[in-house]
Amino acid sequence: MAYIVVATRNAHKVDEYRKLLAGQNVELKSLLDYPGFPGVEETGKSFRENASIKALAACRYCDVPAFADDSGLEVEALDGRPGIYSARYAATDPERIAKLLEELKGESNRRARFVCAIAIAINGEVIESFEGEVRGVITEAPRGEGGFGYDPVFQPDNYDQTFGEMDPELKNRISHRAAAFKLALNFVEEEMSVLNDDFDI
Ligand code: ITT
Repeated sequence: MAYIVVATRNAHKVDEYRKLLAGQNVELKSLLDYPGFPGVEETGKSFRENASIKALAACRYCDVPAFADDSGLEVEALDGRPGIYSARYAATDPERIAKLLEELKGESNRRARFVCAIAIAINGEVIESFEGEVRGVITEAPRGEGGFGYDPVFQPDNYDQTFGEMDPELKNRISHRAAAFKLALNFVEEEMSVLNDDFDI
């Protein structure tokens, strides 16, 4: 079977992509399967730039088609912060959430969106990138134990649960990651035959 590498060490992302790829004739690996991967600095100024940097580095290192996910939370009242710095906003998930709620204390505008950029790299080149989003609000306090990152404080529009409370399958249908992945999969299906024998190992 052909395989593709997702250029991440975030096990939650790997899990979500594994479910999104279910039914496709491809095996998913991640950088967790390549412990020697030296890592790469996310020096881009946008989600797409950082996704491209990560996809390219993984494709070159692993010598197979790769895609990367750069994602984060943009909060309206914070002029889009933490944005591409969502992972670097504080050291741990609970600290990131505490800092965000502190920054939004007394703020009535709780509007926010999750953004996910996916870049695909093949044969040592980035061929395309895609962006998906999901809009919603930041809750006053964390709710739910599921998911990762900012999930317990993000409530998507038209739902009364946070991503932390929601059935993970539902999150994985309506999320920024699902939206970007759908665009990427359409592109692969329509424009390329990357999942064919050429890339078998
Ligand atoms: P890789 O770079 O190895 O993929 P990372 O976790 O550092 O792992 P990013 O640089 O893309 O990934 O940072 C994304 C951060 O944005 C992530 O650590 C979370 O804090 C947040 N985030 C992204 N998607 C999320 C989601 O679905 N739910 C909750 N938080 C999310």
